[in-house]
Amino acid sequence: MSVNPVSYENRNGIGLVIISNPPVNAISPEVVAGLREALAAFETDAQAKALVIHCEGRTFVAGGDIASFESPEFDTRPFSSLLTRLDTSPRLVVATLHGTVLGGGLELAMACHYRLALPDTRFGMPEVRLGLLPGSQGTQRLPRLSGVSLALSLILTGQSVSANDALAAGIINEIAEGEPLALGIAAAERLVEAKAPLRRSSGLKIAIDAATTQALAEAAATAAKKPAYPALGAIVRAVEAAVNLPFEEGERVEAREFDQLRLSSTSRALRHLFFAERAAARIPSLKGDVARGPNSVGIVGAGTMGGGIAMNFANAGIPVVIVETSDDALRRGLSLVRRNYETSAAKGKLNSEQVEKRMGLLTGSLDYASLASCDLVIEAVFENLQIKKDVCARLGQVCRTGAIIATNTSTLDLDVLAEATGRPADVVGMHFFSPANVMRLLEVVRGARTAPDVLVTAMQVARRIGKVPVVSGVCYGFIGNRMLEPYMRETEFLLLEGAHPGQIDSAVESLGMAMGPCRMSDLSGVDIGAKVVIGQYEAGALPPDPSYRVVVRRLFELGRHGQKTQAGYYRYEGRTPLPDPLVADICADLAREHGIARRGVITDQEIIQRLMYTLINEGIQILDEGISYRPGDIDIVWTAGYGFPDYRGGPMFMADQIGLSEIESTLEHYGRVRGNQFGYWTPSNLLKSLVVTGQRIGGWTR
Ligand code: 3H9
Repeated sequence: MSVNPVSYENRNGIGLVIISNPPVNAISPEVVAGLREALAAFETDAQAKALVIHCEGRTFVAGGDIASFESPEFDTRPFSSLLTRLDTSPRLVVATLHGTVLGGGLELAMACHYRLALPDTRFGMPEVRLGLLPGSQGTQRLPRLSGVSLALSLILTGQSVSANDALAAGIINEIAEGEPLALGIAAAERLVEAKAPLRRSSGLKIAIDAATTQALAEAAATAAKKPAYPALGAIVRAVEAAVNLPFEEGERVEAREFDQLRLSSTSRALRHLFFAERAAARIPSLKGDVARGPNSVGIVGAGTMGGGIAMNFANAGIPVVIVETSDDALRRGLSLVRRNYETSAAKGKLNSEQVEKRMGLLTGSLDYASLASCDLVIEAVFENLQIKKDVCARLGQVCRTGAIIATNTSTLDLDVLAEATGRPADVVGMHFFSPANVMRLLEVVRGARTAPDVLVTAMQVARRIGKVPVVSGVCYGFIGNRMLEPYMRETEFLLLEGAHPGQIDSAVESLGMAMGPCRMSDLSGVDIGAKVVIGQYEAGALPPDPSYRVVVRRLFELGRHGQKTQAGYYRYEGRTPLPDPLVADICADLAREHGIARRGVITDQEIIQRLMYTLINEGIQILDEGISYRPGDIDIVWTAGYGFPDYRGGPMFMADQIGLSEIESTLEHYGRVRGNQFGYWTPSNLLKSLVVTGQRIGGWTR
């Protein structure tokens, strides 16, 4: 039996509408229906002097129910018309606010005549992050309350503001401490008693001055530069309508824009990522396992990676002990961290007190014994099996019973490292991405013997330090780097066949990738990529193909290590990549050595298909093998860690947009044209079976 999420009662002459729709009181169709009934009850309740709207639980309404946007029948108008009824009510309506008052929640609050909030309440219009604009009068009310400039900035960025800022901007009327419902009732009684005039946001005038015109022009110019995000232009048009048209006409402009955006592929992709990110935090096989803490962290290695990892914890207020092998290395590492913080301070992101506080949380040491009391120790030493095994063995001895040992390896076998500690149940992989203090993605690697509570702890720690965690099973390269492998392989074959680095990069950048593979390699270091390939070669893990990844190996031999040596796939002037004829010569020589035919024309379509379809195929294979729990996890890895365009929803989401049978037949086509001696073009079994059954990868579950 479904319970009405909205109730109405008259308490001592004040009407109360109470919304209870956990977890975040989102405006679902049921809440709209409940509100309609509750409002009708208030409208016919002659004994009620005023109305108070309150939400139970941890927050006021945090927005429209995003899941309901998928329904073909979804319409913002029923909710908007309730807001109009609140706004035009002849009796006072008070919203009493706490938690996160976002999107449809702020729209509901703004339709009330008076808004009071607890001091730690936050306010925002995050619709743009879902490829939308506020669809229930938000673009019309916010500029009337806060002015056009602030409204545009909040709606275009999706950022939230504090209660103090909201009060100063005129978005709310009062900040009060106490229990929200009691505060709301008291405010309503006080205002009725004082016969305070009703202040309707729909009736407020917007100042049309030079600042307004300039804010709109600047916003329109910014929106025009980002055509992949159509919500930006729509927001500007709706706010322009608020400025130039009567409220009801502006509202119609907004509703039209919302309808179009909701059905756009961009918004669908961003909504998919919203839920995928939250789903990624769930571990299917665990049942109520509780996290182990942790309150103190140790890191072995103060290199760029170790220092970046340490910053994450210091930023979250968690003390860190960093162990190095020499005074010099320790000093270098800590001063790099300080430099990073000071750069943030110079940009106004931190004040000097915050810099000192964070640095104060970092303690350097040359002695592993300093790690003995840490709850979590992460090794971030050089990526070499023997070195990492030795470090893990020492950690197994010095770490206290119950402490978690994490390795930041990106390519080595986690299970081998776990065994080296002598306590594999305590071991988990925490694969940070460089720069570790900036990149949102964290691959949490579950070893064969990782204890459930260790996994839960790693996931919780990740969220505590602001990362987006995704669980990966053990395989070479985990989820992200394993899928990168065919992408880089095809990049190199295309270079050997006659494509130029610039052509390959711009083809995938036109798809929206933040950076093409050649520029990315030059930035991360050709030497790093080459050493991984050489390591695999030595381990006998490469395909028996002498032409496999020969370009990166040759560039490395020639000392072309990328941006840091001012030469790699490109030559550099400062940080600017320039085409280098030497690279074309190197590739032509290698093609000759390996009997690879050079071709006159290689189209952008071929580049995109060869890089992306093989990457997608590998992703589907990873799902089939159980390395990744769900397709959405793969999408999060690529959008949060590899510069994949969020408006395409990630490689698995994109695969469904392209069509799985199209991907399968294209792979088979290249298998015929290029030859498939090494299995590069073989569609994964799961891909084949999904094509046969006509299923989408997005809906696939194990
Ligand atoms: C909108 O309002 C359009 C309007 O203009 C017009 C129409 C009215 N819908 O993030 P968490 C779920 S567009 C459905 O882990 P936190 C979430 O999936 C909307 N579900 O918690 C998760 O479920 P599960 C504008 C939602 O404390 C659970 O709640 N508003 C929604 O870290 C907990 O979420 C937004 O875009 C929703 N709107 O953060 C706000 N919100 O446990 C989006 C949350 O099953 N939400 N859920 O995985 C947020 O930013 C954060 O969730 C919030 C809480 C800050 C509220």
